[in-house]
Amino acid sequence: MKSKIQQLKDEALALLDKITDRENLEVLKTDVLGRKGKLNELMKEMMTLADDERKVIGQFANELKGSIEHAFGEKEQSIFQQEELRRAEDEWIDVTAPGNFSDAGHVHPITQAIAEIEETFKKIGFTSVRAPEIDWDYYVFESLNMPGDHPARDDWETFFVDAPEGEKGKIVLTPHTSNAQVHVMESQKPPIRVININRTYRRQADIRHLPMFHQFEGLVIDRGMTISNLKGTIDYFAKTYFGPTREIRLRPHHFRFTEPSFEVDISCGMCNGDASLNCRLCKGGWLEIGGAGMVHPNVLKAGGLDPEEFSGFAFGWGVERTMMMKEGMNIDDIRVLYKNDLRFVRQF
Ligand code: FA5
Repeated sequence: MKSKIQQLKDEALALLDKITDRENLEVLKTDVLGRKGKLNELMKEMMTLADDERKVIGQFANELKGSIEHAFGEKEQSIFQQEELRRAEDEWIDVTAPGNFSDAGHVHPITQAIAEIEETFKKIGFTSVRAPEIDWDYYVFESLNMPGDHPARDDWETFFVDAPEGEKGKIVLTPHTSNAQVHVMESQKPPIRVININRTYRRQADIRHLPMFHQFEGLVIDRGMTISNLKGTIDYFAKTYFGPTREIRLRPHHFRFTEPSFEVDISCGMCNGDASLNCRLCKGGWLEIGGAGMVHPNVLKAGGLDPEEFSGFAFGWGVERTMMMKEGMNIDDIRVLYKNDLRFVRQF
């Protein structure tokens, strides 16, 4: 019996010696030390021995059991350490290596232009306002000295909303940002110095026209405002936004809501305003940038202001066209701005 137990121990330790992983260790452990394992089988056999003999053999068997368990414990510990070392090797990371940054993208070039335009006017004391983008006919046309059926309204090629008329007329998708003028006069008292940048809509689409575009509208009202103030403001904007060498000029024009009215041109950045160079971008050294003028007395009255006391000026330009006039832009079709082509957008 003693030699059987000794043999079991020797065999178990020999097998244990060869084991290198947890799974096989568990199998051997169950086989030797488990409830139905070999050692327990021997223990059961011991029950048939005489009392004296069983006492001696029992003690021997218990000692061996202890040393087998101890050997298994040590093996378990060594396998655990090996596994830890392997994992440390496999999962090693260099915490000092530079990380992988995902491409965060950037705002659309038109959003950048809007921020830049807003910032430029802020520097000379303009505050931003946001007139409605969908508005009543009254603010878009009527209060701007364009009574119903006036032919000047046709210039704005407006989208009308198919909805019942209200007290202030039809609902329209604003075709220009000039609707801000009377809204602002109704909510603020002079001195007024605001900029309204918003989406605008017209029934137009070709290489120079978008059905949805942005305009920025400046409005200044105070006592004693003159064309010099208008010109100085526009000149400041041109030099700050486009560069210090750019010049502006005012050409007489007609808008119903300003008197006198102007079309504003900026000297071309490509030929530096030199008409003799026959520049392919401009024709004659100048690029048209937008409309401007002194606020019409009827518009001041619509806004509740006395034209004898107050005067002011306004200007309204397209953000897309203005941005396209920046040096080096080379955008020959305005529609590319909204094509969602990342190859284009990523250049900005
Ligand atoms: C107006 O909209 C006047 N409200 C401007 C104004 C404001 C005059 C204040 C006087 C005082 P106009 O229709 O010319 O004017 O448009 C102004 C600018 O908007 C144009 O010069 C152009 O830059 C831009 N624009 C007009 N239509 C489109 C379009 N379909 N797509 C892109 N830009 C456009």
